Amino acid sequence: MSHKIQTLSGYIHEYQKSVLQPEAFWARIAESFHWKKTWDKTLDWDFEGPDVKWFVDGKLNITENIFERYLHTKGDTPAIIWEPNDPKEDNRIITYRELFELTNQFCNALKAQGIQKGDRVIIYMPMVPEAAIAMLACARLGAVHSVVFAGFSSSSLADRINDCEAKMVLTSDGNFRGAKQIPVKAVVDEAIENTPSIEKVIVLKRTGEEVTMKADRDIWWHDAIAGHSAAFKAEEMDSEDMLFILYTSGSTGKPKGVVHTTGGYMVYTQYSFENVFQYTQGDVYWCTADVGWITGHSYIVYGPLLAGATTLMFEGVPTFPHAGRFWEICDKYQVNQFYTAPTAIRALQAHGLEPLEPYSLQSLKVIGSVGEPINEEAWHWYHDHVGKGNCPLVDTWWQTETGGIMISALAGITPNKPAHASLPLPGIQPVIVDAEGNELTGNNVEGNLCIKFPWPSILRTTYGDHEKCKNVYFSTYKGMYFTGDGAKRDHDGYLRILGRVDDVINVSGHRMGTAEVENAINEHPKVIESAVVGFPHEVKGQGIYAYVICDMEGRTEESLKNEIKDTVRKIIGPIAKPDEVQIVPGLPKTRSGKIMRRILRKVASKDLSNLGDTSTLLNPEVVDDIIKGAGLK
Ligand code: 6R9
Repeated sequence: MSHKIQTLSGYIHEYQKSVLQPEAFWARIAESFHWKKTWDKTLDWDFEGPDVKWFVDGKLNITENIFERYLHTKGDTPAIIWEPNDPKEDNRIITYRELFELTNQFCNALKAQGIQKGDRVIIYMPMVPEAAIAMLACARLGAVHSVVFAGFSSSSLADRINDCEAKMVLTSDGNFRGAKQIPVKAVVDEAIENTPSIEKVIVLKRTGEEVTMKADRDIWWHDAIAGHSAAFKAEEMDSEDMLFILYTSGSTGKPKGVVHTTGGYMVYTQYSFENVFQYTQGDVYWCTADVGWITGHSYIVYGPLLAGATTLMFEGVPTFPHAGRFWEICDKYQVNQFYTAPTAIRALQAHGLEPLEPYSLQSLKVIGSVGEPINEEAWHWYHDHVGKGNCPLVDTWWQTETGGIMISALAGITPNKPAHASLPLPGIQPVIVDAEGNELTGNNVEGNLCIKFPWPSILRTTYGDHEKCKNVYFSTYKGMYFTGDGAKRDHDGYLRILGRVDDVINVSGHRMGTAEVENAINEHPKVIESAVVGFPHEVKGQGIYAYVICDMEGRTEESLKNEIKDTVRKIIGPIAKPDEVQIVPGLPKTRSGKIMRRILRKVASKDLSNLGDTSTLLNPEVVDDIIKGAGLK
C-alpha cells in the first residue's frame, strides 16, 4: 500500500496526525514493509542520552524490502539505469531480478572473503552499478558499509578505515571523471599501508589501467564473484542493527562517523522519497549526487529501490563532453524527476541557454535541489529553463545526520516558494530557537533550527564516540536535536534555511569543517598558525579562505601559497583546497586567545562595514595589516 499524499488537505491531515500520535502514524506506515518479526514497541526515546529506538525488537532485512517484496511484480522492471561518463560507451539497464542476482552473488563473494555480520566494509568506488551492489550486498549479509567519496585523499581514507576498523576495502583500478582518469587503486594502496585492520581489497576493473595487486590481499572483482551462486539467504537483522556509517565534517577536528540503523532508515527513506518527488510507478527518477554522500545513499540507492522505482545512476560530470550533458541524459531516458545541487545549477547557468537548446526536457515532472541554500537567481533559472516554468521545484533541506529529507515542498501538493525549503514532512517537528534555547513561535522569526521529536531515520550515534554525538547534537539546546543551521519562518509560515551557524563551510554542497582544513594546513612545515573561514563564492556557494602565519625563509609568497593549497589537497582531497590563501603577520585574537573569526569572515567577503570594536583585541594592529594584505586598503 502506498502512503503517498495526494492533496494539500491530505498533507495537513497527515501532518497533524503525525504530531498528535507519532507512534500510531509511523506504525501504520511501517506495516507496509516486510518484517520477519514485527516490532513490540514503535518508539523508545530520550534525547538526553541520546537513546532513540524505532520499531523495537522488529526483525527484518532491508534488501528483502527491495527484492523479495517486488520480484513477483517487478522482476523485469529496470531498477538501475546506468549512464557512463563517456556517452560513446554502452549504458547498462539492470532489472530488479538482475540486481537481486548480482547482489546475491556478491554476498557470496564477500562471505567467501571472510566478511560476516557486523564487519565494516569500506566502499571507495566510482559511480557504477557495482557501488550500489556492494552496498546492498553488505546490507543483505549484515555487514556495515561505509562509503567514502572517491575524491578523498589516501590519508582521509586511512582515517576513516581506522576509525571504524574496517576489514575490507572495495575499490576500482581507476575512475573516469570527465576528461580525467583517476588512479584510485593507488590511493587505496597508500592508505592501507597504515590500516592494520584491512585484510582484503576487492578491485573492480573499470579503466583497465595498470595497478599493483598484492598477493593474498588484493583480488579482482570478477575473480571474487566467479563461480558463486546467485542465491543468498538474507541475514535476519534487528531494527536497530547498524546499516551504515557515513563520515561527515563538523565543527570539531576530525570527521564523525554518523551511524544509521536498519528499520527506521528503511521506513523513512521510502516514505520521504515517494512523497517529496511524488514518484509514480513507471517513472524514471534521476539524482545526480555521488553515492559517497548521504544524498546518494538515501535517494539514489535505498529510497528509490525500496519504492520499486527506476533510479538512474550517472558516472560523469555535468560538463563533459559538453555543458548539455545533463539535459541530453534527461531526454535520452525520458527522466521524470530530476534532483541536483545548486552548485551544479550555477555552474551550468554560467554556460548560458545554448547548451539547453537541443533538448526538449518535456518528460520532466518534478525538479529538486539539495545540499545548500539555493539563491533566488539560480532558483528561477532552474525553474524557468529546466522545469520550463511548469515543474514544481522541491528545495529539500536535510543532513547526513537526519538520514532523509526533513523540510521540503511535496511536489505539486504543497506550494512552492523560491529559496524556501518551506514545510516539514509529516513526522518532522522543527523549531526555531533563540540563543538561550527558547522556542520562537509564530511567524516572522529567525534563529537556530532544532528538531524536538525523533523521526525514524535520525542518527543513533557517532561511531565509537557516543559522548561526541551527545555534545554535538543534543547538548546545545536541552531536549532537542540541534541542526547547526540557522532558519527563518517567514510571514506566511514557510521555512527558509539561512546556512550554517557553526564552523562548518558548505563548499559546492560539501561540508568542510574549518578546524579540519586548519589541521591540514598546519601540517606544512613552514606554517605557524592558520585560521580558515568561508566566503561567498559565485558557483560553489561558499569558498575556502585561509589566513596563514608562516615562516617565509627560503620561500616566495606565491610558492608558499601553492604549497599550502597542495598540502590540503593531499591531506583531505581536492574539494578542501583553499580558494584563497593570505599570508598574515598575525591573527586577531581576544584577550582569552580565541581567534575572532567574525572579523576574518568580513575581510574574506570584502565587507569592511560593522567590523565592530577591535580595540579590545589582544593585537588590534593586525586587523589593519590583514585588511591591507587582502588588498582592501
Ligand atoms: C543532504 C545534505 C547538510 C547541510 C545542512 C545545510 C545544508 C542541505 C539544504 C541545505 C539549505 C537546503 N543544506 N540542504 N541548506 N537548503 N535545501 O546535503 O547533507 O552533506 O550532511 O549537509 O547542508 O547547511 O546542515 P550534508
